[in-house]
Amino acid sequence: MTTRNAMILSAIAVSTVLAATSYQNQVGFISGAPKQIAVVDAAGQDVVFKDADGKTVLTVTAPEASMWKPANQEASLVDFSELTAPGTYYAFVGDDTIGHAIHVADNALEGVTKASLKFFYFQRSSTALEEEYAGKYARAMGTPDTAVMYHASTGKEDLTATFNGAKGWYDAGDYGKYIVNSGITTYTLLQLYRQNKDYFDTLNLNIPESKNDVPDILDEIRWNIEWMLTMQDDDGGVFHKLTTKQFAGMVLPEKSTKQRYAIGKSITATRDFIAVTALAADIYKRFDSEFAEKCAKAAAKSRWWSKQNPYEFFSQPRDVGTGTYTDGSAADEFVWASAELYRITGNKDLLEDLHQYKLSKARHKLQGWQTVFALAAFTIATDPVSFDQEDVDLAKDLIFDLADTYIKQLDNGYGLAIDNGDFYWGSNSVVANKGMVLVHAYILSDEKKYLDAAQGILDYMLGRNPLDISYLTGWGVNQVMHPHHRPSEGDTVVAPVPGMLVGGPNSTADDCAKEHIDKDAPAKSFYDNSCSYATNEVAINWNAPFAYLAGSLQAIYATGKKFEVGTEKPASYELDAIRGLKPSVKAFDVGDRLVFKDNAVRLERTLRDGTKRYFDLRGKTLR
Ligand code: 9MR
Repeated sequence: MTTRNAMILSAIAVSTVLAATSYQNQVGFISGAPKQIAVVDAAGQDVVFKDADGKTVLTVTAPEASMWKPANQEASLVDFSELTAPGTYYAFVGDDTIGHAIHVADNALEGVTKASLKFFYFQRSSTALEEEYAGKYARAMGTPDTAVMYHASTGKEDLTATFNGAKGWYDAGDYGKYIVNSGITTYTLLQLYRQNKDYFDTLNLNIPESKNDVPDILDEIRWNIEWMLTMQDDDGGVFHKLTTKQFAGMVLPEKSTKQRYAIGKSITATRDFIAVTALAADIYKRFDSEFAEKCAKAAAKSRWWSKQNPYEFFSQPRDVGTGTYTDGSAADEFVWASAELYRITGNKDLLEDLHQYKLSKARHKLQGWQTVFALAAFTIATDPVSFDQEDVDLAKDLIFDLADTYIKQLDNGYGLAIDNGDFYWGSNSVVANKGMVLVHAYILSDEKKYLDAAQGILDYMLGRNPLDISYLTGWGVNQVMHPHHRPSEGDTVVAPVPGMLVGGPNSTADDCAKEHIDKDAPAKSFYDNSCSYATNEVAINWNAPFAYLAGSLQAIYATGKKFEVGTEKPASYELDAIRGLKPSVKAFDVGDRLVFKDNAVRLERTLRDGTKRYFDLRGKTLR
């Protein structure tokens, strides 16, 4: 090789040295919390942290890079937790900044905590959003839901009747209201409050109720519980959902004027309803004992129906196309409902119910709208005053089994307890829910490693990901701009409603995001386009665990303390006093016949409009 050629080659080599890139939380780090960024192409080099004046405050040598499979990328995890002084900083490798500004503040997560909770106000059905609270996202009243009809699938006889199903939150990018999804969402937010009362008692969300004496977070949650209560039928069964027959177009609520129906009545909805109203009966007692009592009674009444209709699963009627939230097993909902109702009554029958399905290894599953064993575990493990040691131990086993699995996943260049298996529909809620498990493991053990792993997951959602994107609308440097969200599409404001966590990467998305699927890097399988409901929709059950995670971290660091297990005694109700009358069992109707369906003998009843209803024979109330 000539000297000249060698010089050219080395010049090319120098110019192809890749600039280091940092993937990081784009919103902010709490001063006392761990701080990590994932840096690509920097192994062995110094990462220099400078303040806004250009003064070096910390130098960290980037460790050896290692693979994070979901990104299919090698990265060095750079820990700069030593940087605790509030301020704005920049990370450098050589002369170049390698990422975004790094914000350190004592209340760094307060903004996202509030925004992710304020999202629920923006999702309110049956009300106008006033400018005072909604700013440029103010909108007219839509979907009043004061005259909701019964779909034949509810089993109601008079299909011309209507009922008042007002209030509640829209589920997601659509305007449906679904009890099952409301269940886990409302529970998650109630737990956020229960475990961090000091912090949330005074947190102002600027909602219409902000001036009353009740914490804003509880006022917001009550908006949804009041709707849930309207979904309870006279016999105690709970309607599955309240929606139009088909999804509305991408318009504002006021333009979604098609008739709305209560659709189906299901065992999963009913049991989720019991769990939420029982927990509400405890939490709201301090603020409004009448409302709390109403919730307790509703829970007890639904229990009768639940006992008598254990196999009444929802199946989507043929003329309906809205979300299904169907589920073939209601054992987890049974455990959860029994635990919550036992907790506020101490009733032995409920304890027997609870013991029907022990929280054994096979039931150690991450929570989601379909699988709620973990929700029972959170309640039981954090309340050794109400539950026996054996139940508490089983609940703790579930939590630590999951949490320790996540801790084992941490050993990667991004430092994240997230793996390839997490990237399905709503992956951001999958990881946020893992965060909720980890926070519980921390609360129960005081071991910081769990809280730190939860912090990593929060960082992931706010930008420590291979797309360098913040999945929370309105927050971060590279923001999601086109979520699948009717109010954001239907209005004239360019930016979407803020504080919404979009579903996130989905390696099996079967919509317009299909071409953006990266089989080798599931964490990149995302498309910021409103056509992609499978990666870019928003949903209440996704925002709730985000709010739980951000809110718990902020509250724990701000108050310097975590929930003290065993110090509270829940509100107590006498089950016999609240359960009311047992619904009477009515005889067969003329025309009923026995048929074989879904591997079992069922009672088939033809309703007046010709649709057929099927009843289980085991303990089913026959009408
Ligand atoms: O979150 C739900 C996800 O787990 C399911 O895979 C998906 C398809 O059934 O539905 C999601 O829920 C949607 C619901 O059915 C209707 N409202 C929007 C929800 C979020 O996409």
